[in-house]
Amino acid sequence: MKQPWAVAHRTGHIYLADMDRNLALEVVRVTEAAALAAARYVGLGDRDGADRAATEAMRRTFGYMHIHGRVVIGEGERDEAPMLYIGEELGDGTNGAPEIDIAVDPLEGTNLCADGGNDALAVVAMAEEGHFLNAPDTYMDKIAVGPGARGAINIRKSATYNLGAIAEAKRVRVDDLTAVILDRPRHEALVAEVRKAGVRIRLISDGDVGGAMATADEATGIDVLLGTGGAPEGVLAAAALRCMGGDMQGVLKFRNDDERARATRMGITDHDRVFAVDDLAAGDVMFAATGVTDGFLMRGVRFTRTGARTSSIVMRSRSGTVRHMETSHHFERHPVYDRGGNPRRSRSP
Ligand code: VTB
Repeated sequence: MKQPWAVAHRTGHIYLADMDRNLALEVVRVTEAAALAAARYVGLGDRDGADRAATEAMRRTFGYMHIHGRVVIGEGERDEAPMLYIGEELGDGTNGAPEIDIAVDPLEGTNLCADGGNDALAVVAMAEEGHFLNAPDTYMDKIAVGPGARGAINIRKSATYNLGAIAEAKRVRVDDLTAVILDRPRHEALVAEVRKAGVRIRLISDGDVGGAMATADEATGIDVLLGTGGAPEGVLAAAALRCMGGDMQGVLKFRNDDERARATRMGITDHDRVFAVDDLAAGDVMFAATGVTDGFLMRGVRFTRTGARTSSIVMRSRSGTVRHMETSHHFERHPVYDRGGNPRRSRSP
């Protein structure tokens, strides 16, 4: 069979699989810009302002990238989101630019940012065209683990079963495990079951992308993410876990017929399907995230006398390389954006 990129060469397009450079190393500028913009709002109680600032900064910096990108996971449908809506084209799009599908969450955890809570992130994932699940904005039941428990999980089975299987795969005792669960009334029974199994819990108020990623880094002490969160966030988490060698499964959860109809429109026919990690994010995947506030894997933005410092993670599935990037931003040489989105240079020190 003819490879898509062989065809693409004739039409002037390059696909991700044919590229030898790591685009994520460029896209980290985009997550840094979004995180820097959102960080101006930490703790101010203005979730909409924070989200808008992150989205605008992300949208603007994408414009400098040499890609022909299309948003598949974004801020919403075109009629409800002015920027980074599903279907929006991103990048300079010039001839020869690679065709890329993009999943974004300019500010994962808007409440976390507004309240100054932990693990607000700016996130971007990229894949070849058609390789991300076009997830409707519904809920998804999720289980996510790191490399040590890959292949051990089964979302059709109980939490108790899965915790046992994870402990066995990791060769630890069940009561050595720690789970991350979103603090929601809907998780009352789940939390009770996990506690009964003797597993410790980190309840988080928001941010299950960060929670899922935490399972794949031993230093966090987190072994598993359990429970129901947003489906688009599930795709972003899957992209990260593909790069980190982790595992994940998800099942869509609908609240009403309208949401079911939306899923059908987006091409999902089997509404009860278990999506494996590579059904959610297939093929070569690249991922970048920057911390807005301190989190499991990254520190938040720290403003300094001359600019700011950011912590990011940059990775791709093909090589499995995970880069932790600490960046010093110098506002006197490079303009930053204030709360209103206006370019401004910091006072000279
Ligand atoms: C999670 C979490 C997000 O939505 O996906 C959650 O990761 C699920 O929705 O940060 P509910 O808040 O309705 O429970 C967020 O909290 C917000 O997008």
